[in-house]
Amino acid sequence: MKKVLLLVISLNIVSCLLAEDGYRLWLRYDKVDNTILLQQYRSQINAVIINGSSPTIAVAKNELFAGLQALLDKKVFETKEIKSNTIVIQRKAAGIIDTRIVNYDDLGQEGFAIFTVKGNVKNVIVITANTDIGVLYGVFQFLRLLQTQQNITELNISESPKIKLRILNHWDNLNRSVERGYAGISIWNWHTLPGYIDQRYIDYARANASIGINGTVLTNVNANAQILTKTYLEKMAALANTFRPYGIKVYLTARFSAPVEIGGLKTADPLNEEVKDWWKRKADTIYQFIPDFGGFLVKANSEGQPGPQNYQRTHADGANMLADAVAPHGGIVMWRAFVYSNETPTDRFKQAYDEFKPLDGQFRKNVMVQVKNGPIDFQPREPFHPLFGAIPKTPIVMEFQITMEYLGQGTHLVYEAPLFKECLDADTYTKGKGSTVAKVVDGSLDNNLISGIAGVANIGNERNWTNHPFGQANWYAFGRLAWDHTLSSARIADEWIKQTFSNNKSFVNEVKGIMLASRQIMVNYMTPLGLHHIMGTGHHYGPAPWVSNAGRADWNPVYYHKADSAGIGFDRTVSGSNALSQYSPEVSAQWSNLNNCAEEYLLWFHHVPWKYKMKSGKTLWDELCYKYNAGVDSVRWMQKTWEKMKSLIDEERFKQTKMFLSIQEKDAAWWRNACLLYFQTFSRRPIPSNYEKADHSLEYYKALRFQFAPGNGNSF
Ligand code: GCW
Repeated sequence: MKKVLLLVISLNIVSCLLAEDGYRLWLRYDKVDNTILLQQYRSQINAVIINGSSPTIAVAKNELFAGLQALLDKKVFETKEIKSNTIVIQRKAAGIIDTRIVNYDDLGQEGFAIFTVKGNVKNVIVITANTDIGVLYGVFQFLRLLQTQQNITELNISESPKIKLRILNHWDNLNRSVERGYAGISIWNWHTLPGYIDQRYIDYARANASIGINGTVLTNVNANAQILTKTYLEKMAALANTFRPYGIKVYLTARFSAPVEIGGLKTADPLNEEVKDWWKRKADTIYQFIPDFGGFLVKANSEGQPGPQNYQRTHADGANMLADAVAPHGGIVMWRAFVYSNETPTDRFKQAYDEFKPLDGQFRKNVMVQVKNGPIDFQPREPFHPLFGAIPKTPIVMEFQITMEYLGQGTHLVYEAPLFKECLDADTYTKGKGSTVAKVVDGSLDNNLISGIAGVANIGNERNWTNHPFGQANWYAFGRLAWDHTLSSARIADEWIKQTFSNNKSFVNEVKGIMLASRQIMVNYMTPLGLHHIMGTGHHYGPAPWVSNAGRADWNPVYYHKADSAGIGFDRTVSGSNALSQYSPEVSAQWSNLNNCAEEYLLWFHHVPWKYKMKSGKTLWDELCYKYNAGVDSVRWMQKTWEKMKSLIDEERFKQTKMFLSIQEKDAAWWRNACLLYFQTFSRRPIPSNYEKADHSLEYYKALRFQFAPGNGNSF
């Protein structure tokens, strides 16, 4: 009896330990479940030769052994001799295999090659690079091949990243709240740092290195000067030490008024000698703590943050002063272009361009301007930001938002790769046809020496990191696209699903179908036809197109949709704000004519009559009704498809996703009902009777309040 009980208890413990809680992300390394392939892999891989002993090679070795042994479910030996069925890790000219067939010049500082050696030994695979970090990236790529069940018989892979700085931006505060964070509190436990290194920090570094992310801004752009004090620098240094073997540099946000707040100076004027000197000394101190510190990210004169304009100086004055402080140490400054002023009557769409275009050429070489993908603010769909291509002398860091502030937050399934790709693939025409945003960002269009891309992280201390199991896909997709923006959304989804869930063909295909459709589905039930920024005030959760009393005009939904009895939409043509003039003539021509403007951008650029005839033959009003309803129907389709997956994956993540999809379905219907009832007060047209009726009145939706919605301000 006792024995049975013990057995039951221990089985329970085992199943608890094996529970798919999502912590392992896409690095699960579960035993290959295809028996034929497993046999093949097992016979092809017996031993590993490791050349090198740096901390980076040490982590590459650990990862490789852990990965291989788990995936193949067998012991893999370390050896020194070349025999058949061996994997060899070696840097250029540092090992025992002749790697002259590799073109190391093409690999650069971070690329790698993986190839099968030809000759009398069988199945010898070499993972090689110019640098140790290149080797680590190669190891992760090799493990990805096994996890996605690829043939490894004749390998000949050579890769290098297209963009140099691939960075996560954490909007994490010192009290561990996360601005726009929907996955718990910050993973940085400032209280127990520097003494306690949570295993999560190491797993964070592994996950990032596996997708090529090489930098992290630890703190919120709405910055706190305290992070620059020694107490915090010690903590930052502990994180930097943990991340270093994984090739990840640490960056911090700099509060522009820090010289006053923590330095005791009377001013933070960037042209003041004392101020310049303060920042130089501060930079020297930071580099004592973190010798390879990446540099500063700055939000200045934006949404109440201090900046050079407080002293009648320009953004260039401010950025250059900080750039001079970090330059002797090889640091950079990423200066955000997300600026707009309530006092300026100009369309908010235009303000960043107006501010930064004239400054092109005035920045130091180590300054990059960080630009959000669209001109307003991470909306479900935005046209690309007009600054891309417009400041050729200034390298631009692309800023995407991985966390889904305006996309249903932590509860909706929205795969963002198609959103990222839509922007990267857009043609700016600034140097003729083919001048894509991607080419601006990777520096190839204007021959920039540095290039960068940043993603506002969706990571928190939830056990599965991102709250929604599919949030992990967006972290993954950001990293993969930062590495290679030519990868397709489908390919990235395919890789992610196989590593995260299963290689089962029908699971992969069905779930990929859901993921690829999910972004457009979300656009349909939230902001179809080019509507934007009609979310609830402050927390941005749910619909509130009626709001007209926000703190400032350009925070009000009514500012953006401009619905009236004549029609709906923001006229940004010559007859309106003329924001279109900020684009190349070819781009502006695409959108300026109401009759041939792509309908997905229609209300971004035109105030359109309710009775306007759309391509479908429907009136604008009927089309709007159709889109909102299609959005809701498609979420129901996602639910049905997911239901069919039940037997193909673990119960935990099946259930979590199912529950989230049901929240998403309710939210989608709420969006549709609230928006259509509200817009109907202007259109005065009926909602076609074949559609589902709203379950509440407009007054009901207007009265909903979400006082404690997460991610809003400094509150938990
Ligand atoms: O999207 C808006 C957010 C703010 C954010 C700001 C920014 C960090 O609502 O929470 O502040 O953009 O990007 O600076």
